[in-house]
Amino acid sequence: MDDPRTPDLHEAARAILARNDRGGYTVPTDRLYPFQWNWDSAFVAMGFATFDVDRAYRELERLVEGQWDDGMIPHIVFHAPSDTYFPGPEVWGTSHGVPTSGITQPPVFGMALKQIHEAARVAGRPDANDRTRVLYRAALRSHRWWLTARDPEGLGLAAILHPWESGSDNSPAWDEAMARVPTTTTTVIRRKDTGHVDAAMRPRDVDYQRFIHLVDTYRGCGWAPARQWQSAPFKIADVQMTGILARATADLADLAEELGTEEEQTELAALLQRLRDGLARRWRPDLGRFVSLDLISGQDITAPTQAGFMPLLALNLDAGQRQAVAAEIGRWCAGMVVGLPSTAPSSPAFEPKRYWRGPVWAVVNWLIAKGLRANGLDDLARGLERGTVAAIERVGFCEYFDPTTGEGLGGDAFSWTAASYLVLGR
Ligand code: 2M8
Repeated sequence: MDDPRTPDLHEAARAILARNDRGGYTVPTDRLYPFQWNWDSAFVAMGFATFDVDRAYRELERLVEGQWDDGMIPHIVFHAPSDTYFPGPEVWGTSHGVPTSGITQPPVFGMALKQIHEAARVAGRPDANDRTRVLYRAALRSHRWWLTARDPEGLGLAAILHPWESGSDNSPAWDEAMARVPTTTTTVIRRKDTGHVDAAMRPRDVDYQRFIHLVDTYRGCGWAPARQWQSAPFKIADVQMTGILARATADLADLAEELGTEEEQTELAALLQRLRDGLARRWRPDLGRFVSLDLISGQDITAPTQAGFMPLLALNLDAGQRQAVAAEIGRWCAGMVVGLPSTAPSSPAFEPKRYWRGPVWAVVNWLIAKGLRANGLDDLARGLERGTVAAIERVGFCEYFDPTTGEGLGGDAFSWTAASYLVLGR
């Protein structure tokens, strides 16, 4: 049931999802992001699952319309044309039936599927097993793609070849690696984002030149995973991606017990172990967090970003690690109006209003709180969740928040913020 204190905001959250519905799939927000985005849709599906299980399934079903034959679920599915976003399908030049981008995004899908399946069971839906099974098979194929395409060297870590894959597009974590990427492009860059929101909140032009250089490079590889792996000028084994992939693998393993074969159960257990081992090696006790690995320079990426806490989604920390993580998160949140900043405020790279370089993101808090709770850090988890709900209640369903002032930033009437409210504000 709705929280009696704020029934209108629950209604408002549902109204945003309805308003951003384009026919079974939900755009992140009107105009700024006019297509279906991969991890946005997984969060949105969990939001729908709190009140409309059928629509929750639909969200994921529409996303897998974009799944490639090799198993990859693309980061954008261009179901219908729009001229308010760059880069559109013509820049990607992929060859899937429904036009899609050529890269992927964090596989929250498996987590969402488990949650929807549970909601469907609770609701006593007779179609639960059949609908879940189809999506489970799609998720399994995508996890196999992750393993072969993005961990060919068996590190137990999922690599990204483009910052957009991480979902944290201009994070300071990518600064050093992106500085090596040329700014030349064969595609003419026609940014649309800065026509919708203040340029000071968005990535810079030079970031876009590098983003598009990478797109040009991979399009030139015909989007073939092995060729991309060979020619990638940006290749990072990302602990955020791996933490999410591992959590989603654990959730798929649970579903496999009910809906999969014994071989699949064994396969998923082995994948989960491989990812957990890979993540465990990325812990840095002196930093109190996990670090990504730059596969081109061979160096640790020590920039303090939210990614360092995502492995909690899939690991059982020991007492020393738990204490170190709690202390580190405490330092990041000290003096902030809203936590958790996506970059530590003590870092020279911290910019409280610029996109993934400092602002607070509701879905990040959602995931990190889940990881904290799985590790017995319940008070900290509750604090993050309540802080997120309170931030939304103060300024509305904006894309992200300035941690130093609580101001709402970026796009408004934002789908994943509405979904976060429905799930965290229950
Ligand atoms: C942002 O990314 C897109 C590219 O994928 C963009 O800026 O054009 C990120 O915040 C990403 O995490 C998110 O999925 C997407 C849609 O909300 O917007």
